[in-house]
Amino acid sequence: MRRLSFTLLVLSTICYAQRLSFSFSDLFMKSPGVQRQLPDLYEASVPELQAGLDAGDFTSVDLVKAYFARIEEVNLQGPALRAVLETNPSALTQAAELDAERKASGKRSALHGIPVLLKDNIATVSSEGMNTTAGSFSLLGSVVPDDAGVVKRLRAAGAIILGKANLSEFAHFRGNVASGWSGRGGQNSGAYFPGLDPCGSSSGSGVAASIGLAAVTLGTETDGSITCPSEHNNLAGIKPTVGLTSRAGVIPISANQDTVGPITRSLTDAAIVLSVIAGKDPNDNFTLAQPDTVPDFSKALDVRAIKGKRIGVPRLNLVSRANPTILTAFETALDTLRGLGAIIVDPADLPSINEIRASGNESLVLNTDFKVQLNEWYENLVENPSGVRSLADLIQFDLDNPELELPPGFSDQSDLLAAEATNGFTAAYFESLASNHDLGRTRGIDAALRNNNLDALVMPASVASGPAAIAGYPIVTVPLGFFPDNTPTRSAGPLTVYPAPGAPFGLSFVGTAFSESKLISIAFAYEQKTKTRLQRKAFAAAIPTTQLQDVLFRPAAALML
Ligand SMILES: *[C@@H]1O[C@H](CO)[C@@H](O)[C@H](O)[C@H]1NC(C)=O
Ligand SMILES: *[C@@H]1O[C@H](CO)[C@@H](O)[C@H](O)[C@H]1NC(C)=O
Ligand SMILES: *[C@@H]1O[C@H](CO)[C@@H](O)[C@H](O)[C@H]1NC(C)=O
Ligand SMILES: CC(=O)N[C@H]1CO[C@H](CO)[C@@H](O)[C@@H]1O
Repeated sequence: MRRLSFTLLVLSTICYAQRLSFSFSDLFMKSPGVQRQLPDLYEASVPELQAGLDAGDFTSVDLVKAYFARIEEVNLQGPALRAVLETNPSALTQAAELDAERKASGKRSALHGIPVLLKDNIATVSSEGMNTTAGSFSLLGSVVPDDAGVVKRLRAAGAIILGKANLSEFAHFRGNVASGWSGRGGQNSGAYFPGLDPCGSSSGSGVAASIGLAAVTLGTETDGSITCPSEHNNLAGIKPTVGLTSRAGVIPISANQDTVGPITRSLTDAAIVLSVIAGKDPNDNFTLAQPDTVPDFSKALDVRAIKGKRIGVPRLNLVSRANPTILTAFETALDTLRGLGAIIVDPADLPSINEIRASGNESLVLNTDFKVQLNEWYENLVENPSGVRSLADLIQFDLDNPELELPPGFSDQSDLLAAEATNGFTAAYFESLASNHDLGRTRGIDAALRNNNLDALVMPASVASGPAAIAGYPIVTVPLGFFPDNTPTRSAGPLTVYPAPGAPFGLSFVGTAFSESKLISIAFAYEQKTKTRLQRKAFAAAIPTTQLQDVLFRPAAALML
């Protein structure tokens, strides 16, 4: 045994040093005496990674190295997915410290030593070595006053910040620009078809999660920005109730609608992450309205909890608008939910849905909030080398730097201009906000739930975000299916397509404020029954080949002694 492991050590060292295409993993897996398989990072869950870390099969340093190598393989080379903007130069040091701490005193939480990728609108202190820019050159090199509230929670839980993900610039509030594009990152694309629209605005988070460029990722949603990338990238996503997770230190669109949530390969991982990042934060007073105790959302991961749950189908002007291929899969999903013991109430419409469609009040609120809050963002920066100190400056900066920020095909900044034209918190603003809450909550989602005595609503992810956006209500999304191989591709921007052969689509569960646990339990039963994610993989060139084995020759040999 000792001689074998020594031979393996030598062999693996040679493989590593010479970067032979010969795979050490084959050797490792077939060697006698090896009890455990290392997790495949394409799919590895947080509990699997945590088990391997606890057992000493690999370290967090190994994990960070492996994820860095996987990013390197596909981000700018090969399929050039452009999912990641920056990697954290401090990540390996942090990983080593967390490895030592695990050995000395055990793990702090289920996220101890787990590498997390953040959407680039979520602030990290610049002393760590990363920028916080929402993809815009106007914020390159800027110094934020502090970590975002959710980042403080991640660090306290022992998570490692792996890097920053590309996104639709300013969380898709720049203008009529394709999803997944930012000035700094260029056009991000999905891994399930070449040039696939990754959907935004948390596009890089979604694409990175879909092929295992990080263990888990965070995104933000104002209207669709977690739900849609989760759907386009075959993932689980939780858009939390506005005020469950802190937006302090998140480059804003709107305090009334923004929310931070997990985008992951499984609901199990999403529930683990949400349990860590949820909670009150004095720096975001919306969070003070949440229940006093943050639930352990992992407790909702119980496949039996769906039995007897009443789930409504809002057909009118919502489900009925979905693509026919998606609708066919959706009808099958309803049968699956019935089979799992749920009671499907169909239809269960939102009384206000036609008024929601006709209303322009969401735009008015977002435009107003964006101007006020983005101005505050720039003002609160400790430093900003671009000199941009306001939304007006930003518009001018883009005009002055067209090669960086307004290249052909990506030159629209109509959202910035519309926001700049607003006049603060006027009477019309407060009327609009009240109208949004009336339409989205009182006569919308809450009315549909109450009138039909429901626990949740279910709909294709592609139509799920609007009412929940103006209500500030939660959405839990899981994979539903894939477009068939004979699907004609349709343009989704100068460089992207959707749908396309094999393009994923999702199923969303929507509920009232702070009903995340209930939504997770229903969606979990569906996810576990169908395991749709595992039915299809990314196209071959978009699947990174680096695995833990490739960075692990020393510990691997030690394991066999
Ligand atoms: C920000 O980006 C610049 C340019 O890519 C890079 O040199 C720098 O290390 C990054 N981090 C900080 C904190 O400026
Ligand atoms: C939060 O604080 C702001 C500014 O201090 C205030 O205008 C707003 O009403 C507060 N919102 C909530 C939900 O408490
Ligand atoms: C906003 O809501 C108010 C109150 O319901 C309504 O009178 C107004 O027409 C709406 N504005 C827009 C732009 O839709
Ligand atoms: C980690 C990584 O690949 N970062 C790249 C992201 O895209 C920008 C713009 O193309 C590059 O400059 C970074 O190196």
